Amino acid sequence: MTTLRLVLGDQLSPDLSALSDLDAARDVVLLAEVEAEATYAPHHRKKIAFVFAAMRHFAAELRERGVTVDYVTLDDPHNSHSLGGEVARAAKRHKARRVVLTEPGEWRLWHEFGRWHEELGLQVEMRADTRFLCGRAEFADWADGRKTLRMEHFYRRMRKRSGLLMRDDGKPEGGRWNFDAENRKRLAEDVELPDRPRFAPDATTRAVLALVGERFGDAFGELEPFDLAVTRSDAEAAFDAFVADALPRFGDYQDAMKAGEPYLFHAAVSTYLNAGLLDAGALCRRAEAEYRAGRAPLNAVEGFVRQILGWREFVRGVYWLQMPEYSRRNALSATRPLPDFYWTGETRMRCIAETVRDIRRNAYAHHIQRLMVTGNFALLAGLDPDEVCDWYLGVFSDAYEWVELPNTRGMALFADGGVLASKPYAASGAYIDRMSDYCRDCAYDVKAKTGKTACPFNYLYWNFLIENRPALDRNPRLAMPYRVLDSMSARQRETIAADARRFLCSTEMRGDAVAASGTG
Ligand code: FAD
Ligand code: DLZ
Ligand code: SF4
Repeated sequence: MTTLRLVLGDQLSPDLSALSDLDAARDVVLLAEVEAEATYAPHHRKKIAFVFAAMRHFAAELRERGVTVDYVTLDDPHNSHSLGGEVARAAKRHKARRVVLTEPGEWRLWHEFGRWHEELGLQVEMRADTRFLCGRAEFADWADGRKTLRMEHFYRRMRKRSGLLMRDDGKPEGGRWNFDAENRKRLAEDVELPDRPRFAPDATTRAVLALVGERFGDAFGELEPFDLAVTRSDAEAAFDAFVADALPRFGDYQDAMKAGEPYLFHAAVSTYLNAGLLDAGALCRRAEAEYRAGRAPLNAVEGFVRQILGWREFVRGVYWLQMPEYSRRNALSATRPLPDFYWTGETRMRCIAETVRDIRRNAYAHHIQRLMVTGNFALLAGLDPDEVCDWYLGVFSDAYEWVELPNTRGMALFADGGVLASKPYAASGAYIDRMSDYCRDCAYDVKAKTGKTACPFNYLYWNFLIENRPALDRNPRLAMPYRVLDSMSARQRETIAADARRFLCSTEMRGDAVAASGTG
C-alpha cells in the first residue's frame, strides 16, 4: 500500500523523520504550494519566493535520489490551496490510506493535522521533529516543577548534555558559561565588514520569482534582487563564508548596529536553518571546531553556540509548553494599533526608518534591530501584541511561529508577564545611540529628554515605567530605574507624560508623518 509522506515548506531536510523509513519503490512524497500557507501571515514576498524555490529544489534533489515526488505548484488549476485539501487529493491520486508527516512548527497546523484522521479518513502518523537538539518531551521534563524558566539554566544543561565547548573535567571551556559581557562593542568607523555571499537565481528560482511577482504583487517587501541560497549546498556555502569571514568577530559586534549595513558580523543563517537547509547540531560543532583550531576566539564561538543551542532551543521549548494560551497573553494590556511606518518606514525616527528599509529589502534584520529598535518601540508605545506578532511573523524570511512568538510576545513585548525574560527589554535612546550610528543623522535629538525635538524613545521610556508601574515596580531588576523615576519632580513626570501623549497621538504615529513638515 502506498504511504504518502507530506513535507512542509520548512521541513526541507533529507534526514526528516517523515522520510526516515521511506520505501522509494512504493511511497510518494508530497510537497504543495498552497495559498493558505502563503497568506496566513502578511508574508514578505522574498519569504514566499524563498520557501517555494527551496521546496522545488528539494523536490528535484529527492527525485534525483529515485524518490517519487508529487509536487503541486501554486498555479496548478486543481490546487485546493490548503494542506488538508492537497493531502486528500493526493491520497486519491495515489490510492494511499496512510500519511506520514513530521510535526509542524506551528500550533495551528499541529491542531489541524490532529483532525485529519477523522476529517480525511486517513491513517495519520505524526512524528517528532528530530532536527531540534532538545525534544519537546525532554524540555517539558526540564521545565517541570521550575518556578521560572531561564535560558541560562537550560543552556548549561544543553552544554553538558551535548559536550559542546566543555572540558574533560566537566567544566565549561574558558572557565565560564557565558561571554555575553564581551559581546557589546560599538562598531568603530574603520572596522572592515565582511562581504556576504550572494546566490544568483537559476531557472527554477526565476520561475518562482515570476509566479510570486504575479500572484503576490501587493504583498510587503521587495522581491528582487533575490540572492538567497535555496539549496542545501548553497546554504552550506553561505555558512562557510560566515565561518571564514565573520565568526571571529561575531562575539565582539553582536549588539552593534550601523545604517546601511544590515548583516555586520551576523551569520544570516536562520532562514536556512529554520527551513531545514542547515542542521543546528552541525553548525554548533563546526563553530566549536573553529575555536579548537585556534581560528576563532571563545567569546565569538560561545556566543554563536549560545544562540543556537541555547536561545533557539529554549524558545521552541517554551512555545510548545505554553501554546495555545501563550498566543493570547497581553500582560501589560497594550492596545495601540501598529503604526503604518512599520510597513512604509516613513518616520523621522531614523533607527526605525533604517531598520524597516533593511527589512523591506532583505526580509532580514539582525537581533538587536528586532529587539531594541522595532521591538523596543512597540513595547514603549504599548502596541497591540497581536498586531506586532503578525508583523514579525510576516516580514522576516526566517519567521515561523515557534520561534517568532516567544521572541516577540515574550522577549520584546513582555506580554507573557516574564515567562521568557526576567525584565522588559525597555531602553531609552541612549542605548540606541551607544550601539549604532543612527542618531547622528536623525531629525530627533537623542540627548534631549523632553520637548518636541527630543528623541521619542527618551520620554516614551519613562512614560512606559510610569504607566506600567502596577505591573512592574516589584521587579527587582527595575528597582534602579524606578528609584530614578521617583527622584524626578512631579513636574518632570508630568512633562514626560504630556510629551508621550502628544507623540502617540501625532501625525507621525498615524502614518502621514513624513509628509507633515513640523515635528508632529
Ligand atoms: P545570528 O545573530 O548570526 O545568530 C545565529 C543563529 O542563532 C540564528 O541564525 C538563529 O538561528 C539563532 N538565534 C539567535 N538568537 C535567537 C533567538 N532569540 N531565538 C531563536 N534563535 C536565535 N529568529 C528566527 O529565526 N525567526 C524569527 O521569526 C525570529 N523573530 C524574532 C523576533 C524578535 C522580536 C526578536 C527579538 C528576535 C527574533 N528572532 C527570530 C531571533 C533572532 O533575531 C534571529 O534568529 C536572528 O536575527 C537571525 O539572524 P542571524 O542568522 O544573522 O543570527
Ligand atoms: C511559509 C510557507 C509558505 C509561504 N508557503 C508554504 C506552502 O505553500 N506550502 C508549505 O508546505 N509550506 C509553506 N510555508 C511553510 C509553512 O507555513 C510552515 O510549514 C508552517 O508554518 C509550520 O511551521
Ligand atoms: Fe532613534 Fe532617537 Fe536615535 Fe533618532 S535619536 S535614531 S529616534 S534613538
